[in-house]
Amino acid sequence: MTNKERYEVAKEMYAGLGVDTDQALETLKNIPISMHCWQGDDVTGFDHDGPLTGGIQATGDYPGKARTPEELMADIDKVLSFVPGKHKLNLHANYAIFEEGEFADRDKLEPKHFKKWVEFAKERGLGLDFNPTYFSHDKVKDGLTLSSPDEEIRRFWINHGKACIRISQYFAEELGQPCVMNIWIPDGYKDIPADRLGPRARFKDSLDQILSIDYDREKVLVCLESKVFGIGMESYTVGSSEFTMNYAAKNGILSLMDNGHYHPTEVVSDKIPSLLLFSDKIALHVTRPVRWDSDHVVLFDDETREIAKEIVRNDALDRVLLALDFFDASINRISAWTVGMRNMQKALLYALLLPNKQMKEMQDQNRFTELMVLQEEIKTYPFGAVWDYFCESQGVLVREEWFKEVQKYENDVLSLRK
Ligand code: RNT
Ligand code: ZN
Repeated sequence: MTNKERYEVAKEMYAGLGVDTDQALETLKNIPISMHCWQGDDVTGFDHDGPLTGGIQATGDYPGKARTPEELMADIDKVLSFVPGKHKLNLHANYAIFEEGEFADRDKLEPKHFKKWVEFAKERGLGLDFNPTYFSHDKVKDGLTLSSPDEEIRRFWINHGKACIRISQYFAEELGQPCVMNIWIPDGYKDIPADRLGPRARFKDSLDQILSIDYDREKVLVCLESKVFGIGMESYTVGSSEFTMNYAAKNGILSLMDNGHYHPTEVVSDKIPSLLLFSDKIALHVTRPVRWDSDHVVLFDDETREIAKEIVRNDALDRVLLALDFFDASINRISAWTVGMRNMQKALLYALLLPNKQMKEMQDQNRFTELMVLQEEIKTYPFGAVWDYFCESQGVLVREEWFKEVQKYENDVLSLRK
């Protein structure tokens, strides 16, 4: 049977549940996912030689990591050739590209340092998102940036935030679509703090100063990402969930939830609908925590599907801005990226293929037996046939076929990077 024939059979089965698979695929192909550039080089970037710091860690030493902008761009192209649909690329400030002999510190970054990325995005019809980089830098003093009691340090990082808003606006203007700019700071303490309020008050003031610059709020969607702990910041983080949500709500910016940033039994899927009732838009970093914020590759697992369900069945595809955030250095990086991107799409498709309206009715009518039966039976519907057909019709390799290409690329290109 061809993929198309398998699809036709699946289509009929889903139609029996009242689900329109053609419509689902039409919707799916227009959902942009912001692909993080940092899976390609273990979050190193091009503006420093030091290690990755800030309570985050990439573990593993799989050969072939990108060492230059050209290599990273080539790798991103490879990944995108395996991913159906049109997406965005998510850059970090430490991925600035300098001319020979040129350097600008983080507080002095300008749009011109990202011109090559804009050209890259334009040529491929990609949107760009952005992140100030508040880590891996010698001005992260005692683990603190925007909450530092050292005014000079704090000033440096405030200026970095302002510079990044200007760069984000440049991206939006050049590419004709909004740029999501996410602020995450590592600031926190290893042990029980003597003052929990002071650092948060300074962080609040720093954010106020950053946002005080004149920028177009339609073009730059500033987000604030919370975190419950970091390595070396186990007891306290300045940018806690309550801090970021309240700050975002009061100041008209977006909350960003990373599903690796909560206590292990807390789930982001459950937080999405609450936030949707109070905010026009929210943003996500989809990742996979394994016991801690370990940034493992996104799988087609229960929580990824639950997240997708909350977005789809609440009709919030244009209100939840999706980005991925993981960095696994222990396996082929092209493969890690591809698996994560495709899995996010699979989860969205899975959610789009549910008879959501009927299931809500069952809940409201107290028909929980029926609901469970349906939910469980749907799990073995021919989802794979719909996904395969989507890949084929979008011109990307079906099932594990793409991996052969990755192996070839590893042989021909990655293995030569020493
Ligand atoms: C860190 C945050 C943050 C980073 C990226 C690189 O825990 O999740 O989003 O992973 O900015
Ligand atoms: Zn994140």
